[in-house]
Amino acid sequence: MHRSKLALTAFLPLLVSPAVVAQDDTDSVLRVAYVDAFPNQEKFDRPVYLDHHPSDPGQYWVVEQNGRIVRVPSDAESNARHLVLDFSDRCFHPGNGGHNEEGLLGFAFAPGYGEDNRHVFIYYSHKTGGEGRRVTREGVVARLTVSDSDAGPIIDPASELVVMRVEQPWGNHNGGTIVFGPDEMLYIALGDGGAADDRGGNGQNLKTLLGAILRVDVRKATAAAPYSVPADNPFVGVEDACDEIWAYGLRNPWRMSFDRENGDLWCADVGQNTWEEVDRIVRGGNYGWPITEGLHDFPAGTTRSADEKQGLLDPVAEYNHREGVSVTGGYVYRGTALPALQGAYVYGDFAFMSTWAVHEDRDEGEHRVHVLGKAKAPIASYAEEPDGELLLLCFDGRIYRMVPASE
Ligand SMILES: [Ca+2]
Repeated sequence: MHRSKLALTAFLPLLVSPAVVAQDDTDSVLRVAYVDAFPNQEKFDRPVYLDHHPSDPGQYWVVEQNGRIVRVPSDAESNARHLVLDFSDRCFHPGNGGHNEEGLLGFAFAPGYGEDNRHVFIYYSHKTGGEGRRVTREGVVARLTVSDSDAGPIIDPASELVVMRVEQPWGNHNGGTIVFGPDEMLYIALGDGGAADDRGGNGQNLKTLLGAILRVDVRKATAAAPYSVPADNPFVGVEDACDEIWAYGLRNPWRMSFDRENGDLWCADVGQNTWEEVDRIVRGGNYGWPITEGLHDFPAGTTRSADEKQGLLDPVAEYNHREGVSVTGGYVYRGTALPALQGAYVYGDFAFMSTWAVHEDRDEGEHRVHVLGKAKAPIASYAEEPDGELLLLCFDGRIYRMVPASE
């Protein structure tokens, strides 16, 4: 079960922020159920993201890892489905030889999306070379333009404007979430480049974009100048540091989201050997990888010095690999069906299918974790509905809604 404050204080006297602990030992169990939100839909193909636009709340756009975006009515009775984008040829994904963690991973409507601005953004894995030439993997952030057809909105892949290419040394740890903040800036989560033990030395290296959350301005994107760096980014003007970086020290941030009520940025960072963690991301924050994993020195059995850990930020929650091995980040709950979860950050484990929510206690550090129970299939992602209720996108091809359990 989750570590108590007492135990952490006893075993980790060198914590930089001793008041902040992972979670309180008074875990509460909340009974929730996961019900199929679209029982009449055919299975989705590795659904990894779902979004809607406020101007069209009755339609959900579902991102499939193998390179497609489909649009389905939010109406549970419907079986209608419309193909918006087929990017499967351009994208390197599990269906055409890519790594299990590669593919079409991120999607976001542009700020101000509407009749006069039909732009959306995607993150996808790409491969160049091969056939005798060296293969290079890269993560690509691109802008696409939506147009209309009789059947609904469609995206011509030819409308692509590449915003950013980042070389990915290995197929795993891509990150791949892209999300616009309330400030209309685009936040991009990137993993450490892959392999194990941060072999590339990227987590703590501010000269690489890997292992970091980036913040860029794409509102005036052109082919010649696809993005600019906001002047108030934390490392602007700092020598040997990329201006794009907003926060760093991350291993494989798998899903981040903004709290729709207060604009806080939350991120789940997948661990390697022992600990999975949930972080609240602040400007310029260093989240420790690979010096720490969760609240613990990394690798296990080593003792990191106070100097090494100077300034590292602790996670808000963590769990041990006895309870799960690959965290999937969700959302701060702002719905009404589960009042006890109001303001708590909801997350789960891809492999063990366990789910939790954490109420952060920003004053005392007595964060309170709620055990929510098991999902029905591996949780690839969460999504937030217009009314704040949460969906789970699962690798049985189904999308579930989190609801109160009936007695
Ligand atoms: Ca960390």
